[in-house]
Amino acid sequence: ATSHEHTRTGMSKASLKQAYIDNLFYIQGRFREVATPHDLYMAAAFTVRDRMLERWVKSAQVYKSSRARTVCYLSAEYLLGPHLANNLVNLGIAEVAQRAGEELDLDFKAILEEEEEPGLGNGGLGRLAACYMDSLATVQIPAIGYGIRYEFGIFDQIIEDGWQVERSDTWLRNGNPWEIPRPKISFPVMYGGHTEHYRDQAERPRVRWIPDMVISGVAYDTPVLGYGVGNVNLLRLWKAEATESFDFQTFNVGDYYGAVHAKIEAETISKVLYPNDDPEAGKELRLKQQYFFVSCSIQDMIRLHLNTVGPLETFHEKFVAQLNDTHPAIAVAELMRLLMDDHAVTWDDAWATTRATFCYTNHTLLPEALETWSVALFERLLPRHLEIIYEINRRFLDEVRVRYLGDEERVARMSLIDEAGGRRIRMAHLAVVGSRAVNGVAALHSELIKTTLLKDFYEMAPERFHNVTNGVTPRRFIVVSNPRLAELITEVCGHDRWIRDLDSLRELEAHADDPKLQARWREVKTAAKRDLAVWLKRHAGVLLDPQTMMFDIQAKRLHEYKRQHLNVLHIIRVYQRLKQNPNLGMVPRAFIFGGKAAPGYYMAKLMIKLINAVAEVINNDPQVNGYIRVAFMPDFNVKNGQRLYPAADLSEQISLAGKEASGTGNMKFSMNGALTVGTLDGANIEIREEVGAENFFLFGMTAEEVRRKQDEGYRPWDYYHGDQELKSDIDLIASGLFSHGDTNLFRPLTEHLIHQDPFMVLADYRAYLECQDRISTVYDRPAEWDRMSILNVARMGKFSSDRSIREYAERIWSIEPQPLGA
Ligand code: 26Y
Repeated sequence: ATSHEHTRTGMSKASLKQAYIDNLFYIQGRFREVATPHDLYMAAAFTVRDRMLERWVKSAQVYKSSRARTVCYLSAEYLLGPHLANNLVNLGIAEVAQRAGEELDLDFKAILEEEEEPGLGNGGLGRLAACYMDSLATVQIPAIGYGIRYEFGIFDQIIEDGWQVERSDTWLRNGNPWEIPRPKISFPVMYGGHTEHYRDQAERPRVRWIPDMVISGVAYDTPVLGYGVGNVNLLRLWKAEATESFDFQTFNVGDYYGAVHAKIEAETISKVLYPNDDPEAGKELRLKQQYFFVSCSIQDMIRLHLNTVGPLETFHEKFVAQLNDTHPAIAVAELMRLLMDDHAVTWDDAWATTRATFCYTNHTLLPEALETWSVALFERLLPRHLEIIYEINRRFLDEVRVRYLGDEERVARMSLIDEAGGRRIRMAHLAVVGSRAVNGVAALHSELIKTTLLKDFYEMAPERFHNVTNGVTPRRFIVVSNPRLAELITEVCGHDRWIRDLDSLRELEAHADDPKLQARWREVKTAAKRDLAVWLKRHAGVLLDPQTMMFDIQAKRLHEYKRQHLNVLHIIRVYQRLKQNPNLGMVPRAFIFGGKAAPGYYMAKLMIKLINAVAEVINNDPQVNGYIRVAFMPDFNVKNGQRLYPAADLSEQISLAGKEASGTGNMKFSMNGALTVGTLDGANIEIREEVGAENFFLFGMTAEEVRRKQDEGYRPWDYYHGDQELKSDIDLIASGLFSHGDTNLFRPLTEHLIHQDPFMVLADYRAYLECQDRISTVYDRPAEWDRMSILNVARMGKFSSDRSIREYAERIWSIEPQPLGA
């Protein structure tokens, strides 16, 4: 390195090379000849991390001295994806690092592949939190993300005999170079026991909580870089440990085994992420997890406030806390408790502070996904919080009564307690009552919140309801995952400002009809398809032709409302057409799926088996396999998603209208030049508005039509008998063709479709097929398709998470950027 450049911070190629060799030696204790691929990755990670720390400390100093207003994002999930490539891009050293690596004779790609991603989330909600952390730093908003440092993230999925098999995720096994443990930043978290009411020295009534279990939460910090700016924010995840004092107490009475047991019980709390939709999810441990990270986070916020700004009266001026769904909603009661019980604040002052602090984002309307907790469980685990919730409810319902004289039905509907069939606490109601703003995640979703789920609350305080349409970060989902496209865009636009200002992609519009650009655009797509085909050959054993086949991809969690089975019915229809007419000149297609099913969700697992069963028959049938192939990508996660988005020609967004709150995969695909086949659901509606109806393949019922049909009494049976082709597609599944003659295997699925079909697959079937035929026709006209693809990318500016964050900052948080130079 040049003498004036420090090897820990220098950005030159020479500094990077020197630093890499030093880190390999001094941190991994290795030299090149004996280094494992993992050693090589760790040396790279530490080289990058060193370059982040200076900016991080600088940001912390500036934020502290300016007493900057700060957003605290409270989320039980962060689906981060691999850090290394993303941090290289955000530091602006991706290219120079690559050249440094080449000169050191390193396999740069292999090093990136070596990283095991932190899968601390299930799907959309967790990934959204990660995109928002990237954008918060990039648009220079001071922020702390609070969450749980799960030792085991979302399970790894392997496919055996066509079935999903879960393997535990051991992402921490080889160490995590991106986190910094802060053993001195730790807080006690209490559970169980009882409360005591007493009067303090000033004769004020006070409450003391005597728990029967205390554990401790320790902070693990990960720096989050903004792109092209000096701002670095903090992701602070809590790990559960036994408290020392608790341990010693048991030790002193000679109960060594008891002490060790207590340690295990404490550590269990941050052990594993719950896969959503798990019927077991209503379990005590989940509530313990939620309270665990919320309590640590609120205590940390109070500590930070008292250390820097001062009196608790101004807490809500220093901090705004965003609740990512109801998972952290207990924070409302926890802040009340800490203010009143620990800091002697009165109820009225505590309530004013609490209500001014929190904002709540809703992510679902599905009744089965709304969180409620039994009062009995609360009483056992969080007795003080139950008292507080009762008191919040009592005061709130009195307000409702005064406002709507005599309307006791409304009072029952709005209560924080659901009294019907075993009393339960409605966490969404707690979140709404305790927040100053409530928002949905796409325009349609936010409207539905106001007219259905939270109608009564909307009527009472309409000004508190907002929409903030979701977004995704173009850093990870274009620059990192699709470097060829990024380079082409930069060349055509003549700048790379679009990475921070996605609206400027509009400049591409002028070139949408340029045959030269179209040809290169197609080359970029084909190259990505080739990469994916190579990967799928290796990991799914399926051979796809990137040159001739349209890549038609549906990648998301397996769920009936997302209707992967509608996609399968289309595949079976095409299969039958080909069998009837082998000379049918059709556009060859690769149908590609990816996604995990919750381990306890039987129907979703059966859908995975069905996809793989159909794949086996089709891929092995020489009469058709020149035209169609089916592949299931195992273990769809952020890393594997980055292989899919760039390679898609067609993006499947086919949920029943009104069910998908927003969707974010829809944005990732479209940003990478895929065209969408979709319903008028979630953010699809806004994507179509932006790219133009003529550049979007729309089909299916509207949410309104769905509601009407439901009211009239939906009878899937009539559709089954009314459509010969539909009947024959379902019958083919039932016939045992895809199950080696076993007519029972898929019966639960086919019978459910014919008799219940809660997500109206049969009602949308015909429209979907017709739409797919239109799609094939257009794909056959490359110039037209390429033009549409270019226009899709050009018009995706709205769906940058930078836009979402700016909207939160202005409309919901009232917070200003704090610019720091890179
Ligand atoms: C209660 C617990 C078991 C639970 C855990 C995770 C319940 C739900 C979830 C996750 C929900 C989720 O991912 N929702 C998705 O949020 C995205 C971001 O807003 C939306 O785009 C997507 O439509 C919605 O399904």
